[in-house]
Amino acid sequence: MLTKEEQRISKTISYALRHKPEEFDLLLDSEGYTELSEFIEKMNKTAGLALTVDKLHSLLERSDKTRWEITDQKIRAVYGHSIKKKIEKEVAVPPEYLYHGTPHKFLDSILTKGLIPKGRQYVHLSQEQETAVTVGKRRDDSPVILKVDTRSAVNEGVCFYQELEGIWLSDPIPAKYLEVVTD
Ligand code: HQG
Repeated sequence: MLTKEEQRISKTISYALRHKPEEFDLLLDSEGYTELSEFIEKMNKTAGLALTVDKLHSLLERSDKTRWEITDQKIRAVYGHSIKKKIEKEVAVPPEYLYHGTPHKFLDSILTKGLIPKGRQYVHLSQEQETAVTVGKRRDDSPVILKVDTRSAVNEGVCFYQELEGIWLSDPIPAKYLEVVTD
């Protein structure tokens, strides 16, 4: 859920991207994308907003409506206001650290964009490092194991939900709370 002020900001963003890019000095490519850092700079200047990359991600994560999306350091409008229908889970306090096993080929992307649910509703995490290894081994013989600093993530508003014994679900986790386990 967004506050009234945040909703206003989100709507200003989609208005700029959908209808009036020129009014905000934005240049969109053929797919409707514009470069994220340039977008932030222009919006702050022309619309008097105080956007940052983190603030945009936070708006996206907490919004019920998808008005715009961020991919590969670019941003564009989303049409049709698809409303995310999530399986509602109860927020719980996770252990201090949780683990996620993933193939090497995803690591660069994860360390840039953070952990995202991709096709699922939530990010999947394990309480035990060993379980994360098993999950990662579905796709890579020697997977990368990421350790999630859940305290810091919770402090920034990331929600965690307890699934079955030892398995946790969460909202997207920014890369700054992830650490590659090396041992
Ligand atoms: C990766 C099984 C690029 C993520 C198991 C994972 C598990 C990113 C893959 C459960 C990314 C998604 C879940 C980013 C995350 N860039 N790749 N920014 N963020 N990824 O299968 O966690 O099949 O949807 O690391 O027991 O592997 O349901 O999730 O490799 O608990 O029975 O994107 O699935 O159970 O893959 O596995 P998945 P997962 P079930």
